Amino acid sequence: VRKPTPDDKFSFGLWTVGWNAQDQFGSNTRSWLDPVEAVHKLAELGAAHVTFHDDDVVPFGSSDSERDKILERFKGALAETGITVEMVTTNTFSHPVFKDGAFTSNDRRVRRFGLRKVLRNVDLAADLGADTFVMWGGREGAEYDSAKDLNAAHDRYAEGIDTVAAYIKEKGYGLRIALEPKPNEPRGDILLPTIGHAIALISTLEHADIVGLNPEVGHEQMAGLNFTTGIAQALWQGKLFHIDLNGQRSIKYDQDLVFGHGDLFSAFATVDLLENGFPSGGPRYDGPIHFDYKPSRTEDFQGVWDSAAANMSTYILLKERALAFRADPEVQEALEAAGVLSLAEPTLAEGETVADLLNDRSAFEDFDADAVGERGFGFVRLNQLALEHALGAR
Ligand code: 3MF
Ligand code: MG
Ligand code: MG
Ligand code: MG
Repeated sequence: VRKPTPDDKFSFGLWTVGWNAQDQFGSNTRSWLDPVEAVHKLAELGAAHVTFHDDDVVPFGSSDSERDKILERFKGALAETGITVEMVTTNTFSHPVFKDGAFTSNDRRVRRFGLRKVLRNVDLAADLGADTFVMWGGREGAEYDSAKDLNAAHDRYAEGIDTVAAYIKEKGYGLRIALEPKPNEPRGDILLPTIGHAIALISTLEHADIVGLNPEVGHEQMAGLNFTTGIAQALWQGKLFHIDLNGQRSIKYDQDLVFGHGDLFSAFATVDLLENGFPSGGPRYDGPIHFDYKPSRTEDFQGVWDSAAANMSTYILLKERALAFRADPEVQEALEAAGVLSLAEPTLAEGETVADLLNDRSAFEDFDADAVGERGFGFVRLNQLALEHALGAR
């Protein structure tokens, strides 16, 4: 596999390689990783960017002067390596104060504190030249249906997002907000559980123009959904602002495996969409290729760096195969035969009215549904071609 370069636009959350592997049932198996070391190591491996939560770099509760000192040192590592910060996010889920959420906590004091914490890091994101500000509302939810006024909760969620968006505009920052949906964990049920739910809420916002999504592979798969279909809709709606790539094996706890170590064939389809776009054209994703995974608890630091490299290798391999898939004349022919390319043709002809359609006897009265119903689409042959390309057999 070729080595990644900054042109690949690979990006890593500092909380990924920095995870000390403490879980629900056991203590940490790795020690604290200095973010400065992480930046150097990721640069060596060929990444272009890092992303982080405020608390990944500056411990919660640090004084202003401590914060400045830590950030100064961190910026030094960025300058030395050429790594840039493309996205910043805020941790509104770890501290006990956020146990019932931040923007949607039943306690108004917590909502105001949460907003202040977010706004403070919007300033930092702008200062570091990030393009995207991600908001994952991991604690915005409940375990019990009686615990929340869900009408008010959606009001407060929208109020919080609009307040942050208005602040970004007022300050003239070149930032866009990306919401990250997740169905559950750590809350029993989380608000904005899927891509579709989040898009629907965004459509109600005053500042919807600068609010989009940061969908994560595993999160959609935890809801039993097809990730590629989800990001396709986000793209279609102009809302795919950022992405969290990783691996997940079916509906269970959030595994955060290396990209491709979950549903590999689905990962192939995702890379195919990201790199080749839609078969007949349409909106394209051109943001960073961002990984949000966790080096498994079984790994030592060698395993941490091996797994970071594995995400990038998998992506590069799938990209090569996805390009070959689309370039294969046999695939082009199979796409044609399957009608994939004719779906781009509008159902009504240009200028045709509903009245015209109603008057078109060939569309209904004279239409032989039984005969047309006999058509085979050849999707299985097409899928097998995809699989053979994914496996490198063609
Ligand atoms: C949790 C996540 C989060 C978000 C992050 C914002 C800790 O399942 O995926 O990672 O990605 O908070 O980017
Ligand atoms: Mg996640
Ligand atoms: Mg995950
Ligand atoms: Mg994520």
